[in-house]
Amino acid sequence: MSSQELGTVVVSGASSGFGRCTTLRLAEQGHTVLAVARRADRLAELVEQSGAGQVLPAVADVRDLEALQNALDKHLPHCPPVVGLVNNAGLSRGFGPMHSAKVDDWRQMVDTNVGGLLHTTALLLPRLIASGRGHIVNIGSIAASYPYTGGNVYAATKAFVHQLSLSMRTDLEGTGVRVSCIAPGMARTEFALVRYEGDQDRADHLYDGVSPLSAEDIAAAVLWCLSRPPHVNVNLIEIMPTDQPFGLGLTRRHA
Ligand code: NDP
Ligand code: 8X3
Repeated sequence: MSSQELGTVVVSGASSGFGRCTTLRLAEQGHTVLAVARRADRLAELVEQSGAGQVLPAVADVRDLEALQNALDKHLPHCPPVVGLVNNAGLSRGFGPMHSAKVDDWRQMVDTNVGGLLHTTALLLPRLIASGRGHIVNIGSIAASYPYTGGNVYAATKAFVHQLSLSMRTDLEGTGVRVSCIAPGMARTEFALVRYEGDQDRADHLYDGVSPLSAEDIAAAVLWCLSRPPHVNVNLIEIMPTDQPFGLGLTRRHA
């Protein structure tokens, strides 16, 4: 999908981090971006910065299929064909070994990272197929492949995303719809703040002496996947900070 082939791209988790940055870059290129998230005030700010295209707010919790459908249906009849879906909404809640974790945190991660992704996909696949040039980009994680203590259920939800991306490819054979998966390592967004349940100090200290990825790094990877010519399907991109050789094993620099 190049900027010459403008259409509608749905981005979930658009209110922060990777999703926000991806939304802004796509709108700059002239696409119509349907921005999905729960925080209406954040989406309203994005609408103000639409660039050459436009950002349309779809305020919904991806875990709630009916609410999601209503939020999308408000805009979709008036939008250009849906040519992209960036399944990015997700989170990690809590960060301890399984024996000290909360079942509610597990439920929220499974319902969002797995259930939410399935909801957006189910609602948009018919339109992606109908456009004849649809492309799904799923945001996985290096946690799917490199285990670290405390990653457990979060990592497993991301392994689901990786495997489903490959399965989507086979199911969508012949439709022209492409599927890519991007697996980032540690990136500075609101992710750590959510993982550490609002503990800003702990979230900030995660980056002591390391240079994490930025939201721009991941948005650039999403846009690169989307802009390959139609005969090229990027299956998987794994991106880590130079300072993160695997999992959460970090090479910390001390003065
Ligand atoms: P942020 O916390 O900055 O952004 C997460 C986004 O997901 C927010 O826009 C949030 O919006 C949205 N979201 C969360 N739950 C829901 C929900 N139930 N319904 C709708 N939207 C929801 O984190 P990142 O940008 O870092 O994370 C984006 C994706 O990247 C996630 O899937 C994450 O697992 C993955 N990832 C992150 C890495 C990192 O180190 N940062 C590394 C690897 C992968 P709102 O709260 O307004 O609903
Ligand atoms: C999160 C990746 O390495 O920060 O998806 O745990 S990491």
